[in-house]
Amino acid sequence: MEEKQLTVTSPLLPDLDEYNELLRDIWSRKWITNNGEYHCRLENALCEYLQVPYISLFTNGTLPLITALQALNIRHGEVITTPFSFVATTHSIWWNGLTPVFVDIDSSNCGMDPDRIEAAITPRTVAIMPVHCYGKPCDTQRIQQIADRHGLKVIYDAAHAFGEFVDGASLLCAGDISTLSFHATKVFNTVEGGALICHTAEMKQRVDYLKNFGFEDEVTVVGPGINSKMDEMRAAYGLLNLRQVDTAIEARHQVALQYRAALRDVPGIRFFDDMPGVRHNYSYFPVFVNAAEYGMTRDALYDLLKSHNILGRRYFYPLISTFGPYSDLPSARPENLPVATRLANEVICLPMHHALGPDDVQRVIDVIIERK
Ligand code: T4K
Repeated sequence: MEEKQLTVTSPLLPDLDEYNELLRDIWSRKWITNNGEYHCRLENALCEYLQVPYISLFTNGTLPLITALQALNIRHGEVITTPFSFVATTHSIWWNGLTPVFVDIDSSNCGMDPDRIEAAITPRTVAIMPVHCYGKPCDTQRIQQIADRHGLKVIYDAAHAFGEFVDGASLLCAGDISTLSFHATKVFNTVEGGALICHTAEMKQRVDYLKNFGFEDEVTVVGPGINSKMDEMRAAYGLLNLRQVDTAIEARHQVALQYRAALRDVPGIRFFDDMPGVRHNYSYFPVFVNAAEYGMTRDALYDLLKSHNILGRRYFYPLISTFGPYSDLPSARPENLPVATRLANEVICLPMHHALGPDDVQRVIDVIIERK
């Protein structure tokens, strides 16, 4: 009999009866999008849960990135960013007519190496767009110091960093703006969805205008806006998921502990431990395969897992800098990105989600240890 398929993730779903109740309420209100009751409730609930001053909900996690650059009036120049992310990070820069400049990453957290950021600054640099990759916090203090020294804006793609705190402070408060993804594959999901976090009421207002075509009122358009409003069905779904997200994060934590305990002494397999002072969300469990030490390449292990019906994912391979639109940029040269290039060739994200049981996790571990 074929063993149960284990996927890299599985969506956190609200209780269907509870969701139906909220849907009935939405049906009776007949207000289904455009800043409705559930939209407002979810914004308030998220501000409280995430400990952030202002949040604006979006239809996905890509549009808040695109909108962030518009909201900060960044229209020309270069944005320093990472090649080791989901392609949406760089696309958001490109869609604004800006030039992405890739810098290498630090292998300790897969975030941008601050020394490389500083070295990549030119008179055309206008902003920095780092990613808290896999939810590993970037060195936000050093990045801010660099930005302040050079008068640059910082937009964090925090798509993986839902609910993370560093020394008691929300990681989402770093920089000028942070953005989240609430895609089905994320720790907290609204099916599709996303959010933008900012520091002032004025900025939130501007963002809310921009995500609603730029309308300030029925007759005034303040900027070239877009339509990126979250609807009531997804906001209600999000409210229910928010109630169970802590339990889901704890279940993920247990999965991480089991992987770490079993894989710590396997030669050639490296993974991340928790960072001191950080409340992690365990959104991904990447392992890095050193083929010479492990005795098998990353791709061979990926295929072996697949043959056991275990579908890990090679996030983030290939590097964004190798994709068609970006590969001709001077900063995309592999010699400029040695660490990112190596890690992209070593990484597999193992199954990691709230619904995995100890036996499921053991199945993955057994294949990695036995190599057959
Ligand atoms: N910035 C960063 C750093 C990001 O990682 C992302 C998105 C974004 C920005 C943009 O945010 P969004 O605009 O997407 O909100 C997935 C997601 O589509 C994407 O949201 C995510 N990052 C990226 C890392 O992964 P795929 O193409 O790998 O997903 P897919 O459809 O292959 O799903 C992976 C596995 O998840 C499946 O094998 C099984 C499971 N799954 C997936 C879905 C959709 C389910 O069990 N049920 C489902 O409904 O991109």
